Amino acid sequence: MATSLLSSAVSIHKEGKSLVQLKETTFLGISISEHLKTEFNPTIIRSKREYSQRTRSIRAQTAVMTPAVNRASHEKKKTLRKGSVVITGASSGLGLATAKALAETGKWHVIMACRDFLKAERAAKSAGMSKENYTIMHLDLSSLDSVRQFVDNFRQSGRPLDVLVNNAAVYQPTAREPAFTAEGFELSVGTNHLGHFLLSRLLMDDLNKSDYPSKRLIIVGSITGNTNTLAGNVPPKANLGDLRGLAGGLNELNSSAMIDGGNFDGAKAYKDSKICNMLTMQEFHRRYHEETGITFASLYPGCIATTGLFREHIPLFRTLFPPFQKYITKGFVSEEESGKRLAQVVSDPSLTKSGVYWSWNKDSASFENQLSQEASDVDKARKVWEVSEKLVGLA
Ligand code: NDP
Ligand code: PMR
Repeated sequence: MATSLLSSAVSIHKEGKSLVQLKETTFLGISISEHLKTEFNPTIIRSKREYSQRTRSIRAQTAVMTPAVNRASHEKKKTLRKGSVVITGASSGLGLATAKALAETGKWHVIMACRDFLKAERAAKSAGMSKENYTIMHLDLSSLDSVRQFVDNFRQSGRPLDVLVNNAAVYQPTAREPAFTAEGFELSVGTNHLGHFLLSRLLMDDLNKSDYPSKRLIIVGSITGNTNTLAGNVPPKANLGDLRGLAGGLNELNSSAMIDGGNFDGAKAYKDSKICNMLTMQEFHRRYHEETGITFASLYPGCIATTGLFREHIPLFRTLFPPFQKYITKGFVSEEESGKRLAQVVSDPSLTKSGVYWSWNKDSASFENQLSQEASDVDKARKVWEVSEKLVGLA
């Protein structure tokens, strides 16, 4: 029955370019209209082989121009020590799978930045991670004091910072009323965006000091924040509007709890937070890439329909969502596969391009994807940055 409900909802045709069409129907109370059609242009897909050929030729040109001594010391550094990567929210789902994938290579020490120490320890243990490959440090992104405390503790640990992965997130699709962070920001945007924004800004100095061959700052994005996709057109759609709610502090005192100033909607707040994540990555790129050489990247790892992200969704959704994604949209990926994808963005030498939003095709090859108009709006990115720095006390 479930399958017939789902298959009556969507039909997917492949005729050269693929066209995904929706019939008027509802999925778990959500109404989708015929006008929701996305045309998927294969020309924007660049195969991994093609991409790495291009980057190889760029690197080959650079290598010719690099003096031999520098190159030798650069190579030497590469083999000197393990990379040191901080992953927020590494106690479950994508973060845990990425921590495991990196730890298993023996080339990375993973700092699992988690709000629940015991949960993280149990998760690392049951994932089979060996103790010398990870450290757990406390971080609660829904408290800016905790973010600052984490940065102090991290510095005291004396470890270098080579890669920062902003992965943690909360999703509250069934909440009727907003919940708030310690400082009184709506919880989804406060945690997923503002907590990470402060963390990243504070840790820029540390990343900059790293002598690792490829330093990276990664912010996990998502398809559902991108309205140039079918998934991004499922209501409620992400939309930051003119940022009046964000500017007012998202606290329902001076302003709405929503970025655009509208009525509270937990699912929309999550999608809005993902737009902020993708805009922030690009703004970092524009402000710092040239000066620091740091690679800034975002990604959509695929639909990991089994993770804890959906813990607050209704039970029927949690039952139907994985088979729907597996058999109907075919967007499903396992936690293990998603972890390999994010691990590539952390460490693959062919994914050093900055300012990029990575996705993977059905053969699991990475390609540089296009963001929606709003998620790539330069002016909005600058405004989100400026308002956010006021809210977190940096301006
Ligand atoms: P999970 O719920 O499994 O993982 C989220 C992690 O974030 C958990 O470790 C959770 O900690 C942590 N977290 C939540 N709140 C806080 C906080 N206040 N402070 C510190 N850590 C916190 O979900 P996913 O693995 O699915 O999500 C990971 C990322 O992937 C998110 O950025 C999400 O937006 C993104 N994503 C997920 C997709 C999916 O289909 N699942 C698709 C596209 C993107 P705890 O274990 O203590 O709850
Ligand atoms: Mg979606 C190609 C189609 C596709 C993909 C890749 C996703 C991913 N979803 C797709 C289509 C649809 N979804 C369609 C046609 C429907 C209506 C039947 C639909 C519904 C739906 C719901 C109710 N989808 C959802 C939800 C959620 O609550 C999830 C969400 O929005 O979380 C924010 C979700 C998701 N769909 C995805 C992905 C990746 C998600 C989850 C999470 C995320 O962005 O992090």
